Amino acid sequence: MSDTPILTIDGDVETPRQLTFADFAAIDAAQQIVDVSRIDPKRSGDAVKLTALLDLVGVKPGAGWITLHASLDDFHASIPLDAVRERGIVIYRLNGAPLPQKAGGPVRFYIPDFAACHTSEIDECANVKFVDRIEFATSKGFDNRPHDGAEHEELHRKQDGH
Ligand SMILES: Nc1nc2c(c(=O)[nH]1)N[C@H]1C(S)=C(S)[C@@H](COP(=O)(O)O)O[C@H]1N2
Ligand SMILES: [Mo]
Repeated sequence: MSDTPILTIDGDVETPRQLTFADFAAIDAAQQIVDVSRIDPKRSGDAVKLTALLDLVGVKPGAGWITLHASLDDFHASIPLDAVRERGIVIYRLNGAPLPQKAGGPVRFYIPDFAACHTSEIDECANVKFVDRIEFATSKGFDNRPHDGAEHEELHRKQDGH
């Protein structure tokens, strides 16, 4: 239902918000990315630029960290905001409908040009699926991405077993 909140944005912001699918769809066309397969052929759906969400809540100047929370599978990534501010996008729609869970819904964070998993702060693991909360803070937040190859393989075993 388009009037059910799908994403909470809170932390160091002027106005914490709970956004519905309709709120995403109402974001200005200049901030919408229709058909993300144009950016990455392996991805599909429509997105908004992260900057649109920053504007909606009014992120405080000192908030240098963004934490992406997925309560569904208890997966969290916290990354420096400056590294993703301009290029980060949030995928929220597929075929005109809310992004289904099997595609990473309710919303999926996506960074074009990510590095390989666990090679840097901005790696493929930071493309968090099932995001239901985005939190801003002055210091690094909770992050339980895998630290090494073995942990990462274990995560993939679990993911692929879904
Ligand atoms: N919520 C959540 N997001 C996640 C993960 C996860 O386990 N849970 N795994 C990450 C990792 S390690 C990778 S490689 C990509 C995989 O995305 P895909 O399933 O779309 O290929 O999602 C990332 N985002
Ligand atoms: Mo991964």
